[in-house]
Amino acid sequence: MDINQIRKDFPILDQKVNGNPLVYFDNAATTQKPLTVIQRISDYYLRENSNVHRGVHHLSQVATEAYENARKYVADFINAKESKEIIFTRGTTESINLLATVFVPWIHAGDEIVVSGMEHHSNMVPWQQLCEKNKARLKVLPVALNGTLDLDFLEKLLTPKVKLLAVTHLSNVLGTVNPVKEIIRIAHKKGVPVLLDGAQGIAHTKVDVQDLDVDFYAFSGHKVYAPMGIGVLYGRSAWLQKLPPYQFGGEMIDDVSFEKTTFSKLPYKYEAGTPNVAGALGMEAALRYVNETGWEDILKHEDALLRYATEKLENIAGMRIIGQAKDKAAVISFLIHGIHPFDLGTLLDQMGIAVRTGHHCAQPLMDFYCIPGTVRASFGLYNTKEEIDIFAEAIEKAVSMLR
Ligand code: 7TS
Repeated sequence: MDINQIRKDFPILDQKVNGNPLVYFDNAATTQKPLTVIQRISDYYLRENSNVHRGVHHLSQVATEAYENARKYVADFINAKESKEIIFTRGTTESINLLATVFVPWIHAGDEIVVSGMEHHSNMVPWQQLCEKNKARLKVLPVALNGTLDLDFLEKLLTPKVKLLAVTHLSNVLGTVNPVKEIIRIAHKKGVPVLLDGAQGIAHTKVDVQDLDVDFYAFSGHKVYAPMGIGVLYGRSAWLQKLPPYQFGGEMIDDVSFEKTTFSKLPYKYEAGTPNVAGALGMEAALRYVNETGWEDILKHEDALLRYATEKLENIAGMRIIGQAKDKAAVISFLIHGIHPFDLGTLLDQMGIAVRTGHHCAQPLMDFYCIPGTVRASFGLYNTKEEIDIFAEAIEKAVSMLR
């Protein structure tokens, strides 16, 4: 992988922030977009823009074909059996809320839903609200101190009352890559369907929904070099067929009268209203970009960055890395003894380094570790070891200023 060449595809990286070259280590929040993605969106609005699935005219047909080709590309990218199992949404949060909404009739008083203790609020609050509404119970698979999940405990949690297991593929705080294939096997043995929150998993693992045998997989385009405002809910077609529609309106209907409405087939049943066509095309361009760059090479590169950064950070006095799982991806959260993460993040920004500080939308996980938050560096395919050197030096400098 030629990183210098890759960095030319991301002109945003070539700028100074507070007088220093930008070091962008906030990829878990959102990734930067390569020129091919920006160009694809621009081309769409320059030459193809039209509403989809509703016109006989030329542009509408061009836009519809491009939109459906994007769906097919996404399906192939995660190895879905059929492209109708790909529902376009605004992102992970909407995908999970969609599922929590259509699950309402499936959850009865006394039923249970299981989440893990390392969930992003997006994969906890919707289930908590559904449980409150339907008088069901939310149960939590605990996290061990090293940032892993206890699978023996999972077996015990999965009683006959459990109607869904919702768990993250990859923690946005700890970097832990959960053993999701094994988790799904255990859940299915007990007849429990599984939703994986793939917001981070899509960016740092090779996702194969058929190999995982997962029932639902939610992700956002913007975590994997695609635009914001486009995401996916993958659902096994047998599930999507039996669940009710999400929103009602145009596009999702088959036949409408004042007496009765019948609904479209998959995937349109779940895509009411005008979709984000440019976003879907941008997502296809982003996934093409990572495929053409080479997924294996990207993952190897990110792993090398993670190892290098871990080694460097471990040498800093007072360092505490939160999340020590063996199977970990390009996310590293830490605290330095006696220093508030916000103060450290602010000084790093002054040195041109973009990291995220705070609870990372995982307050229960922060409570578990009894910490207010962390500083988090997260890497993407364009980051370099030289940037990690700058980062480590900047931390030392910031610490000396704050002590
Ligand atoms: N789930 C996980 C594991 C995430 O990391 C995020 C976003 C979401 C769900 C929600 O994704 P969205 O695209 O719908 O917002 N995580 C982060 C983060 O770690 N920092 O900023 C956003």
